[in-house]
Amino acid sequence: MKMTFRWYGADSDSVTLQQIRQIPGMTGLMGVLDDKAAGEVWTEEEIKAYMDEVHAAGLACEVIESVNVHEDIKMGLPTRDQYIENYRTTIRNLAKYGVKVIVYNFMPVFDWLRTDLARVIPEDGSNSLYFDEAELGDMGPLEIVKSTIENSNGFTLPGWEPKRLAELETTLERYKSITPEDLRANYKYFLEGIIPTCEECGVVMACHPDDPAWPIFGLPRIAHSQEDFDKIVKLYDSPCNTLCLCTGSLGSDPENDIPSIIRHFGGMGRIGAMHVRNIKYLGKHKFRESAHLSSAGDLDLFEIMKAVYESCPDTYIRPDHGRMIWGETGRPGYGLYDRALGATYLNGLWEAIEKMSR
Ligand code: CS2
Ligand code: MN
Repeated sequence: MKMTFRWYGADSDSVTLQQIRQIPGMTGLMGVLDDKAAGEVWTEEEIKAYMDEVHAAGLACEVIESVNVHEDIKMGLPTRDQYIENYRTTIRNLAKYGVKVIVYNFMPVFDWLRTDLARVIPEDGSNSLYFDEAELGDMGPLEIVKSTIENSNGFTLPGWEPKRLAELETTLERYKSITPEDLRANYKYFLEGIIPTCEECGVVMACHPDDPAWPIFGLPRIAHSQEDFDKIVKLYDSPCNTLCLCTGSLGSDPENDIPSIIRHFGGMGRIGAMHVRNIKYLGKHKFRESAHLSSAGDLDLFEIMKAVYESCPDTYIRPDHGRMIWGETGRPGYGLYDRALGATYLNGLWEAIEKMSR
């Protein structure tokens, strides 16, 4: 297992590389060129500059999260071919600089969705990302996007980049006629375009699940259960077509048995990366993100790490979101302290599992 940390780059992260380097057991990043719009080529020059900076800080960067998929690819528009070509170029360029895994998602329009980015946890006064379908009330997609942007402390949020949101209304309209089957067909077309390139240059694609793990605003969503991912891995049968198993995203639906899903796909060699975090269920389609510790939420992190150890021990892991604690402010979900605590806890579980398995 390689413990990593998400980092958005010196201009768009409140956390520094040196701070990340000082977290015990931290080996590298899940890095990103944060200012690249979906569909744009990541040039060698830009990648080199980013990698040089990361390596100089004593960290590796073998995982990129995310190279976003252009909406035209998901909608199956004729313009998709150019965007797929660009994606291929980006894969090749990243491979030249040591990238082994690319995390992405195939969610229409939105990346993750929450109704509150800083819900205070009454017991201890910390705050975390929160979702309550009832709170959406009459809010439509445009309103939720607006409130998300307004409450993100001046940071753009992953998948919520202003450029991508400019055409929101048109896009939402177009999706009305796209069924889950259509979306899957478009997904297949995308994978057929890029996976051969991945195979050539040794890069693994890792699809992140829908978050939360159910359809929202009537949009087609095809990646939130074991059954969904069984279909996805079959869309293109290759060891380069894998999932980024996010325990908190899949775990937002209590029906998803996370350790068993890890064993299922880990055993098939189809887990390219993992996000590990905990969830506290508060009712139907209502949850908040809790501290990583098992007893703080409803997922059993020991069982999760054990399943990783037994089925995909070499994978990359990052503590996914964290709470805001100790007065920290920053990009919602992406402060330093709680994610660092999370990494340390996960490393502790790992050490115990490893030593007890000898
Ligand atoms: C991440 C996602 O912050 C998050 O919740 O897990 O933004 C993730 O990077 C994407 O869905 C993968 O493309
Ligand atoms: Mn995640």
